[in-house]
Amino acid sequence: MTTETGRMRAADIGTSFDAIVVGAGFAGMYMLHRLRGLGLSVRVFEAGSGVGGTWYWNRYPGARCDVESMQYSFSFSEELDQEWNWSEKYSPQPEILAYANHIAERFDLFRDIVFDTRVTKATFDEKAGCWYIETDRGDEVSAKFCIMAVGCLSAPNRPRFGGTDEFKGPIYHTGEWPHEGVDFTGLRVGVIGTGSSAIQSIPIIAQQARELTVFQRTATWSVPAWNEPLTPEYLKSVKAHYPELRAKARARPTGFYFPYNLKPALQASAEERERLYEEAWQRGGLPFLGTFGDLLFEREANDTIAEFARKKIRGIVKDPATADLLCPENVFGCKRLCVDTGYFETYNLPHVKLVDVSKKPIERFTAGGIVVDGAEYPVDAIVSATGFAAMTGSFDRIVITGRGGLTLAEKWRAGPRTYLGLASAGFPNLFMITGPGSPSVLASMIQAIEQHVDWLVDCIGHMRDIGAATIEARVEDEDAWVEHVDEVSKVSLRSTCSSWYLGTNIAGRPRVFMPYIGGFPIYVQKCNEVMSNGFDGFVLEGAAATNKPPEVRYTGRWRAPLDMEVMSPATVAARRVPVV
Ligand code: N01
Repeated sequence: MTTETGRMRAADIGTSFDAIVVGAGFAGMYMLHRLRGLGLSVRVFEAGSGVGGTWYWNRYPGARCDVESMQYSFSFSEELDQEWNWSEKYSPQPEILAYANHIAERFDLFRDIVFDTRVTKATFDEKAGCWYIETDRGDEVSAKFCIMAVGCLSAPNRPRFGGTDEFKGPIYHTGEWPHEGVDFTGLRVGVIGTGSSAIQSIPIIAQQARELTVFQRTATWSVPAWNEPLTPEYLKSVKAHYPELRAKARARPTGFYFPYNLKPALQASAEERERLYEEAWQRGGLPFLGTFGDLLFEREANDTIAEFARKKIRGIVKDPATADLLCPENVFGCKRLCVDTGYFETYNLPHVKLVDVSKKPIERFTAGGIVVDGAEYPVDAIVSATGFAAMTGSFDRIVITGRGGLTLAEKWRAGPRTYLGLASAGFPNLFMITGPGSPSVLASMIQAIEQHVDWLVDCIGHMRDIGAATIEARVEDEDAWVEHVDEVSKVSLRSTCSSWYLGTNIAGRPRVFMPYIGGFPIYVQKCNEVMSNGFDGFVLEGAAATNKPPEVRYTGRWRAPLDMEVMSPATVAARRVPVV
């Protein structure tokens, strides 16, 4: 069989591994590295032709990280921290992909990863106590453990617009961008969507295109990145204190470190609010939301930051009607906050137009355009920046069958059900990295990945130590966790609007707040307790009765005391759970 890269290989029939890992993004790579450390035989299947996951697929113009690079990186190896040099405050996608490849080479990961291969089925054999895995390349292999490292934002959302087949030009999705790049010079381009991917790509596309028309369903909150090159002095100063910085980050509700003011906005005078918002705006980026402690909990407090940001938009965008359209009405930071470079400024260019599709949606595509409210907007190419079937979409693409023939898709029909976002009852020995019900996308993703992998590897190590055949989440504990995730989400204003956090960016999906919003350190503490109590909430089968406490192999660095200084005022309301 020929693949995208032209590589030929015979299907693997019948090989048995200790563990199969699905996906070779940061999660899959680190899992492979750690499982090897336990001496396990591991096979990683990856749909793409290379490592990097999100950073392999999302190659749209302007793609870059919006967590500072010095923190958006692995922390498990001090040598790695010291040897790798980021060039910019927010690194561009090619550099992050180069980092992923560096990891794969440095830790000799390539030899256990099979590329160009999508896992299609995972079926649990109750008698044998193992997973059978099938792929689109004809592989049929088995493993004791199946680990889903499939990513939270990796199943593209492609809304079905009428006339799609009629359209004569190319249609690109930001999440599956052509590797050779796209040159829009001289073309009329239509961009659908105004989320993070659109916000990053629109200013660059506008530099090339003859005409750019942006179709906006919901206006977006965005804060300037003020991206800049990192000087050798800065790199040196961070590296000199990397372990402390990493430890501080782990104690933060978001899993990354930034200045955070706990004072409620409503207790500050109007002048103080204005001054602090202005200072934070000038620093830029996601920390803008940390200007006051109640911004995501009190609508009145949120109104103050929203009004400040609206004034900024009106100050940048010259045409008042366009500025009005660009000013969001919803809660500031309710959807994932965007971080931009010149996004609002782009609308001052004479060849850039904004079309409101909030009340009158896109009707259809024609051979050469997009029709809204009876008017045709001519375009030569379409960029669909329409996001992802978040959190569960990547699981839906695989038929995962557990005990009694129940599929995960059926079990999750009314919303995902997991214990700690790590496992789901009825699916023994199936693990998820940053699954729904864990902080995942509300924390710095790489920290969230590392914490999950370290915990899972200590779990698998313990199972080997005591001779356990299977581990499975107990239904009652899973139910309690699902209820807790839901209850805590209600404390935050983030649960009040339509967003991919809730699955409501796509019609027909159940409205469930999927990531755990209680804060990274509280979540980590819960995981630590579960492990210390002999994997409380899980059923371990097949082991002789033993009181052997789990050995802490890798989770030690996550066992830091909670830093109550960073807990938000909502802690009390959320049963002492910090919410950000
Ligand atoms: O996707 P999105 P994204 N007609 O879902 C619109 C991460 N990320 O790829 O808001 C018209 O945010 C939709 O409208 P609405 C980051 O976590 C990180 O941009 O649903 N419009 C929205 O405007 C981010 O949050 C970086 O009303 C339609 C847009 O398409 C997440 O990935 C960079 C539509 C989709 O926005 C997803 O971001 C990029 C329709 N039928 C992404 N359907 C970093 O910087 C959808 N839309 C690290």
